[in-house]
Amino acid sequence: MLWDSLLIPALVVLGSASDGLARPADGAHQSRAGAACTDPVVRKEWRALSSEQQSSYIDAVKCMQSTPGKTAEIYSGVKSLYDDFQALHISQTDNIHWVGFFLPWHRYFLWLYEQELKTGCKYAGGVPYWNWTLDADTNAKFLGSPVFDPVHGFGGNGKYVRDTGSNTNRRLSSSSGLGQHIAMAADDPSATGGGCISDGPFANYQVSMGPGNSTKYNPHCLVRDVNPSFARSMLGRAENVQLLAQPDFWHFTRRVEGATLGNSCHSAGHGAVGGRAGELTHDGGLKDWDARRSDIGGPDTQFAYPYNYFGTSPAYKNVTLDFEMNLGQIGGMKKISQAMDTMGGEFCYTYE
Ligand SMILES: *[C@@H]1O[C@H](CO)[C@@H](O)[C@H](O)[C@H]1NC(C)=O
Ligand SMILES: *[C@@H]1O[C@H](CO)[C@@H](O)[C@H](O)[C@H]1NC(C)=O
Ligand SMILES: *[C@@H]1O[C@H](CO)[C@@H](O)[C@H](O)[C@H]1NC(C)=O
Ligand SMILES: [Cu+2]
Repeated sequence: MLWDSLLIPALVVLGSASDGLARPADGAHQSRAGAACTDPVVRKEWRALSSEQQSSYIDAVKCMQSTPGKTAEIYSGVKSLYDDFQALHISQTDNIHWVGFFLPWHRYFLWLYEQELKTGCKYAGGVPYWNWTLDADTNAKFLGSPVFDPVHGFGGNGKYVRDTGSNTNRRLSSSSGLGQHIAMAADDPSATGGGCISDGPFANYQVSMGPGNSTKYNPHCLVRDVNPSFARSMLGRAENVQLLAQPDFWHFTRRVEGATLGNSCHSAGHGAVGGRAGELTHDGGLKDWDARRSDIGGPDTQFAYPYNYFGTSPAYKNVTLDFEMNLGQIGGMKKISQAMDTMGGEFCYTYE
């Protein structure tokens, strides 16, 4: 799937699955790299940050967006450090969704992003996340989420644009076959925006790449199309409870991605913010720690069993912990086993 613009720039979205994902706080942990992770970076919910911390995160994102990127030789649209990550995601989009390594890949991606915030932009904290279950019970609450605050958040909705049937902003990607299948907020009467955002810290931000899978330079405004009914359908407490009740990783990730196309907290995360398909990244986990640190499952190939949404299932294998994930120029190849423990290997972070 082709997420072309990062609609909520760099906000980690755990949705509701977050309380299940954190590894237990059982003190210092010996990482596989040998160094003990004794002082993990703490990723906090947006509204748990002080307004100074919120500003410092937004400033760091803006710094990423105005510091020259490193991958422009490969992706001509890359102008900034921020674009490096958009290009990496675009280049991998058709491999990393509806597969068993969806969550581990995005976990690594986010960690690389967090590292660049620190090294490239001197950001001291962890990437914040959005517990959307706090906002998904009523339309008014969702529209009024602190995340969309123009002063202490990422800014609000796009200007309302009537869907005339040709508004490509309301489609995932008109150029992709998949875009025609997943309408997301397209033609949805409960869509509330659809145009360029007009307030907040990213009001004048120019997205460098897209639409679709293009990594050529094509500056355009950032669009949002907040859709509270989409949010209420899959981002609320009830879905959270269901997710955390899944018996193993495979059932969990399958529910996150959706048994049917477009019907999951993953797609609702995109669809509820809307516009030209946002990038909202999940992380996850369940059960007892000893069991789940090695629990993995799901196909290595997009839209294979059981996600054969289009009727035919390509040949596939189920992933194992040794499966190698492509994190591009920025991260190289990483095994799933390297992404199982947020306080092991290269990682040293936790959630609060
Ligand atoms: C998210 O919010 C819900 C309430 O809607 C709460 O039960 C849950 O613990 C929160 N998760 C985290 C990680 O804070
Ligand atoms: C980009 O999308 C187009 C249209 O769906 C497709 O034909 C093309 O193969 C894709 N390119 C890459 C690099 O994925
Ligand atoms: C992959 O795993 C699923 C769920 O355990 C199983 O039903 C399926 O047969 C496996 N497929 C292959 C090719 O091993
Ligand atoms: Cu993705």
